[in-house]
Amino acid sequence: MTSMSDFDKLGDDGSNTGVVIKSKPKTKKPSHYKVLMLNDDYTPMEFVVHVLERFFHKNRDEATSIMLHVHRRGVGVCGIFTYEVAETKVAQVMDFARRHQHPLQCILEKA
Ligand code: TYC
Repeated sequence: MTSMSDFDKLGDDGSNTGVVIKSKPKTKKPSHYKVLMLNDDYTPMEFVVHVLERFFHKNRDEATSIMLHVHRRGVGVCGIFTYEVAETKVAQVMDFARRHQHPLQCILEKA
């Protein structure tokens, strides 16, 4: 007696035309975070400009423009980074400000 092959039983005609199911990639794209600078009444403007040059690689004009934006509006973006880089920048700025006894505050916000 003739019997069906295993391919036939599975509805596969052996022509390699089956549905391709993509598996979910196991790696995630890194999420990005804004580093925000907050205004205060005591930190000298020149110190904020120096922080933006030193830790965010801004030139003098860019740093001055960001500092004045924060001074006038209360908050401004220093840059957008992966979480790991952003938290390192915040820690570096907070430590630098503390060592110079300025109340400058820097925070993370999901981009
Ligand atoms: N407001 C401060 C002053 O008048 C300057 C300043 C700007 C402080 C930006 C903090 O993130 C800041 N001396």
